[in-house]
Amino acid sequence: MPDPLSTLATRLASARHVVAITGAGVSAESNIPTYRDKMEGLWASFDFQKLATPEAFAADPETVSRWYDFRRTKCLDAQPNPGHIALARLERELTSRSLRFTLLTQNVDRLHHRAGSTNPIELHGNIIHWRCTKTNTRYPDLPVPIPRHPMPSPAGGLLRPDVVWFGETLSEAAVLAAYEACEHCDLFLSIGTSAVVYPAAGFIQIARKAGATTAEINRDPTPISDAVDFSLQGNSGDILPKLVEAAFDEALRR
Ligand code: BJW
Repeated sequence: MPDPLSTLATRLASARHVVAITGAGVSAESNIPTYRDKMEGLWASFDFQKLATPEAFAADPETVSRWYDFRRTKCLDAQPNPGHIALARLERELTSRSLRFTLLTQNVDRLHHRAGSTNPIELHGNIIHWRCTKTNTRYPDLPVPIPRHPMPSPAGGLLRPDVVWFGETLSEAAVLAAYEACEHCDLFLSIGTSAVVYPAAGFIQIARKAGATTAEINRDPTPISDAVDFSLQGNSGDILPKLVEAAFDEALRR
């Protein structure tokens, strides 16, 4: 009886359009804390669901700005792990065979870019670039750390991270691209996400409706674990390299 990883690798080897959606678990092995684990150190008494809101920034821009700058520095210091690198390899293997690969990420850390993924769709923006609250002008090259909290913008507003907070809408272009990919994929991978934050948590339903095989790779069970065709429990940094290697060993034997 083949193990689930080998069976999923066989499906991956014959897929024509793969969509992968990643969450914070993929960066956990790069030492970036996930959202629903307890915060560390100075920030242990804060609740991220309250800090990651426009209301929190309006009420206390200094605290929110400091928290995001602390996390920005951590992301810039981090390195991509074998899970990020395996997803970049998956993109290269598929696109070199004229097949499609779409990477949707909820992560704001830019580690997929740094691992070599060419066009990750950043559903929740990124924490590295900040933007003006008045004009939306983006500032990609701010110093590390940012020297003032909150940081005034030249237009008389404040700088805020270019992320999507609770209650804010995602970029329309990102959501449309995600819908289009999910409607046309034949294999959907949900990796290192608790699958509770919408609209991202709903994309798997669109893929399933389109007839795609669905799989989850996660350290822990989630609300979608019983509904997917394949549920591989473990660290994405261990499983993804094995999966991609097995798929392309298989593809090369054909
Ligand atoms: C490992 C591992 C290892 C660990 N290997 N695995 C429909 C129903 C209900 C509510 C809503 C709805 N539609 C919209 C809403 C409201 C809201 C929402 O979804 N709320 C839910 C909490 C219920 N959504 C929104 O507000 C969104 N906006 C929107 O929809 O606009 C229109 C609208 C507005 C208002 C009402 C209705 C419609 C915006 C969502 C923005 C999310 N932003 C954040 C913060 C980004 C900035 C920042 O970084 O601070 O994005 S929240 C946070 O959660 C972050 C993440 O991207 C997101 C998802 O978290 P993720 O990645 O899944 O991380 P974790 O920590 O939850 O899970 C990690 C997983 O990894 C775990 O399962 C671990 O086990 C696993 N793991 N190590 C593999 N090594």
